[in-house]
Amino acid sequence: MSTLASRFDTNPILRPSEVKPSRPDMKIECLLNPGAFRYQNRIGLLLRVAERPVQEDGWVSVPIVDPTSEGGLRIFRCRADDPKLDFSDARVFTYDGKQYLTTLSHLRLAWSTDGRHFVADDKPTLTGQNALQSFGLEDSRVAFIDGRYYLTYTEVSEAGVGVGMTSTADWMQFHHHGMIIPPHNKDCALFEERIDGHYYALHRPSGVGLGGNFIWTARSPDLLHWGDHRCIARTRRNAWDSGRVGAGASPIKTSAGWLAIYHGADDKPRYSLGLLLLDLKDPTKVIARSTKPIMEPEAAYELTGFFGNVVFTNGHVIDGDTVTVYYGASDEVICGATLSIQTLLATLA
Ligand code: MAN
Repeated sequence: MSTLASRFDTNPILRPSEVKPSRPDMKIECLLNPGAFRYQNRIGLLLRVAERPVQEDGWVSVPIVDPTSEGGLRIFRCRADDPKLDFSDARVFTYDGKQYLTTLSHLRLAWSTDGRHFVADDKPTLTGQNALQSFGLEDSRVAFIDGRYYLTYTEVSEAGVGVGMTSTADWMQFHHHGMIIPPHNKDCALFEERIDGHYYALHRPSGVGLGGNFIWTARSPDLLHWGDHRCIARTRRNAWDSGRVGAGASPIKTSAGWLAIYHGADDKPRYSLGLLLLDLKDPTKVIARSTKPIMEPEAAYELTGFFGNVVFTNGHVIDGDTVTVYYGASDEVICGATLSIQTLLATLA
């Protein structure tokens, strides 16, 4: 195993069976990709919890947010041998030419006093509520800016995949800002301080035809309105990040520049992590980029699971030189690893 990342010996730190489903008729299939933050001497994770009804033999069923149905959910159900069904990816399927997700995700808090043992809340924290969220909320980043936590996450629906934002000061009262970046876009990580008076974000539009799944920067006067978009990192042919790239959590401020941990997938797809070093005064300038991954699927729980060969992060906490990365492994369980910021920077020299 590569030596840059020290995986917790207690990994996985949270599994689907350790969290309570949002309703008795639902089963949690996967815990994925948590946002991470500190609050009042505790470390919080904002988990992505992916559920579906307990599957019956010969049938496929998925929940869809629908405020007009009882309990706010309707169940899409079809026979598994229906010729209109294409079920080749564990995460998505098409039925009669229309795309669906196999699970519905919500966001849920889990808390820890030592950063290693987490207990998840019994109830969801944020769930899909409207037509732009009918296929759920996913992969929240948590940024702490001017005394408030800003949550940027993926809102999924038939209308596409876009970036939603919610803010909170106390993790009890939440203010919803709506969709701040329209489809197709995800992986939005906010910088935690202003640069030359502007807020900055990394984000990931998806090109159709021309372009691809590349990392972009944008800036904003108010965190709501984004402009001056620039493409700063593309996929690289025949490399570990040839298929898609996307930002992780908020870039880490170092004396050498903003250190951004990002995910890259190859064409299989196999998801690994790498680094971008961005200019402190102008984060649209890339100073350096990893040639090799800093972390790739190697442990058993990263190789097999709901969707195997995945290490994916959008949450970390910093303590001096140590970054503790929380990550989703195989789209099924939550894990942690520590890395040294100076050692990471040395890999870019
Ligand atoms: C991709 C994967 C899925 C996710 C959808 C929608 O297919 O990342 O896990 O549910 O996009 O965001």
